[in-house]
Formats: sequence, C-alpha cells, structure tokens
Amino acid sequence: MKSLRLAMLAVALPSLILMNADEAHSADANYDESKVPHYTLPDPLTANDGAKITTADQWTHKRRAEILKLFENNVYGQLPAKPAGLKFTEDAPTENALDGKAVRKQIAIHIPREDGETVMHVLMYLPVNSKSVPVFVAYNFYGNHTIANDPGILLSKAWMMDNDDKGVVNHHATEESRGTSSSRWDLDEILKRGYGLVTIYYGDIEPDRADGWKDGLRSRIHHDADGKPLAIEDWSAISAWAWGLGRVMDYLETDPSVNAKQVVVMGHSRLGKTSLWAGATDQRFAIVISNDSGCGGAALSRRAFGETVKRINTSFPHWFCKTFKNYNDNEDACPVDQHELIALMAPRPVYVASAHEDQWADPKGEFLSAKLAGPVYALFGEKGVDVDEQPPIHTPVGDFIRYHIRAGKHDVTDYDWEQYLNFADRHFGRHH
Ligand code: GTR
Repeated sequence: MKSLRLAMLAVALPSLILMNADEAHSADANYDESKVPHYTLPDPLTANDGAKITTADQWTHKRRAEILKLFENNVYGQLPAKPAGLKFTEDAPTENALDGKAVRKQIAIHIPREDGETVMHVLMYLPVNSKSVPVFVAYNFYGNHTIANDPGILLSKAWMMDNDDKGVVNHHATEESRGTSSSRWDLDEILKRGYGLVTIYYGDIEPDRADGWKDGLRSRIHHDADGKPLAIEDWSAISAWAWGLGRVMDYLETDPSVNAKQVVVMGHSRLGKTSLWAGATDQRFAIVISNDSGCGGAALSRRAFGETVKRINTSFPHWFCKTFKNYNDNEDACPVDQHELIALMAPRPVYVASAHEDQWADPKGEFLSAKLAGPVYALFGEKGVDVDEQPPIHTPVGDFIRYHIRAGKHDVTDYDWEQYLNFADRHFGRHH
C-alpha cells in the first residue's frame, strides 16, 4: 500500500513542482531535428478549386482572399469592421524629450463600443521638426513607460502580468517600472535614422490572460466585418490586438508629421504573431516585421519543433480562435501553414528574424516559412529569400522577404533594429 502511494506520488509530482520557464518548455517539446515529422505543406499557389495560380492578378483577386479566410476560420478568427466614430485626443501636451533628440506625443484613441469606449494610449517619439516621416509601430509588453527612461511618459494604469523585474505589483505598473524595457527599443538609432516610433501597451485592447476578453474589447464588439454575429471564440486575443493596430493606423493617417504610406508594423514574440496578422489583415502597413514570433507566428506549425500547436493552445487558450484547437497533435489537418501567412504580405516587404538560443520558437521553421512564401512574391517579380539553407548567424538574406538569425536569446536587440532600419531604408528609398 505504502509503495503504491509512493508510486502515485512520483507520478503526480512533476505536475506539482513549479517549473521555471525553460524547464516547462523542454518538458514536452521536441528539439531533435531528426524527430521532426514528415509533412506536406499546403501550396499557396493552388486555389481551393484546384486551379493553379500563375499570375499576380490571380493571386490578388482570387487566392489571397481564400488564404486570408482560411487563417480567419482556422487560426486567428475574424475581425470586426473599422468602427464608426473613432476619436483622437491628446493624452498629454506634445513636448521636446530625450534631451532634445525627439518630440514626444501622447495620443488617446477612443474606440466607441456599445457600452462606452476602449482607449488606446499611444506614445510617439518623432525626430524634431518631423513632417511626413516613416514610423515603426509596435506594441509593448508592460506599458509605454517601460520603453524609455523618460518621466514624461504617462504611467500605464492598465492590468498587466505581474513581474518583479518590470516593477509590476498587483498587476499594475509602479514608478519602478519606468525604462525597464529600454534595451529592447533602440530609440537613439531609430531617431537618428529619421524614423519615428509609435508604441502602445497591448493590454489596452485585451489583458493577456485566458479570461482577459471579459475586461477587453472582445466582449464589447459583437459583429464581424460582414455584420455577422461574432462570438468571443470566433475571434481571439491576437485578432483583437491586430485589429487595434489598425486603429493606430487610422490615427496615423490623420497625423501630418507621419508618412502614413511608410508605416512599418513590428512585433516581438506573441506581439510578432500579432504584427504578422495585422500586416495580413490590413494592407496599409507598408512593411511587416516578425521578431522571434515562433509558433502561430512565422514558424511552420507542421514541424512541431519547440513550441507546438497543442502546447500553445494549452498555455494560451485565448490567443487563437476555437478551431485552432482542432490541430493539437494534428497539425496536418490544418488547411494552412505559416508560410502562407508570410505570403499574405506580398508584394510588401516582410522581415522574419530569429535568435539562435530561441529554439522554442523554431528558428529553422521561421526560416522555412520566409523562404516558402517566395513563389508568391515571384508572381510580382520580387525576390524573396534566395538561399536554400538557413544562413549562419548575423548574415541576413533575401530581398522583399528578408531573414536573419542572430546570436543570443529570445529578445529584441540593437542588432535586430539595425537590420530593420536598413531594410526600411532600402525599401523606402532612403539612404544612410
Ligand atoms: C512564450 C510563448 C511563445 C511566445 C512568448 C512571448 O511563453 O510560448 O509563443 O509568444 O511567450 O510572447 O514572449
């Protein structure tokens, strides 16, 4: 009896012990390339009716919409229409900031709902005397006040994940939070190169937790873009966040200091998944950047390397739509894979970046997605990733689709920003 109890305890124990993130990651993830299953990817250039897509026109007018629908129905869910009655107000007076290197603007985007409004608090740093400058738009993880050591940034009042390192106490930011994410935002370089940075806390749209929809926008908008009823699980947190980026774009189109035709949407990790989905659903974004976006982002789901569909749906049931759960341990059944998400950017420039120590995000799967979107870009006469093998670290490859893997961990570094700025310069015809 005693030994039976002990045996039962031993079985139960692993789930009782609190694992740190890396241990939790390795517990049920494959990191062995030889164990990647054999898979066949869906072909972006075969239409639902079996017809071959051979021209840019067929892609634009037929196939693109099919793939977009497949992603809506199977991965991220639907999006509502742009709401009527959006309002933009100043959250704080526009001032010089960062020792005179920038102008700081703080704008509130008021999104009307049936029961009031959702407000997105936008922080912008623009080069001094900006007129029609290109900008990077990116969500941040812990509030605008974390991205720079600037006491003029309004402290976010929104709910956020507890995090000692970020000075978050009882799910709210404190003064200690200021500047705690500044290493991820190479502001000096961005401004020096003549770009603005526009950033928003993603939790303004929906708190990032399984029941965050209750407090977020998703439970307050009840119709999709076609006017059909929209249930909570018919869309997703990622769709809601992506849709929010569209509202930021709506604002940017009204701001003469910004060139709305040169807006780059960028995101890291879960927010990289979000920037890809925003770029796919809103073609006003001129360039799309995925930094270490991994599973449900740039990485091919069918490789099941590192984080898998089952794992992500279990840890983050709110990120994707209801149907995506059908592909737990069943990736082949999904009618799309993530190379087709990259293809939805065509012919706009898209950048996929990986980090060498970020095997959880499957750098090789991210590379393959970037590469395999190439045939769609070829229809437009644009080159994608023109090498067959994943390049060594610090060797960006590709033209309209670009890819790099850098040394180091899951993060955003100055190296990443330097590549993104070079990429934007080249495609916007700017020289440095
Ligand atoms: C991890 C998750 C990844 C990635 C990451 C992040 O826990 O498994 O898919 O999104 O979080 O957003 O930092």
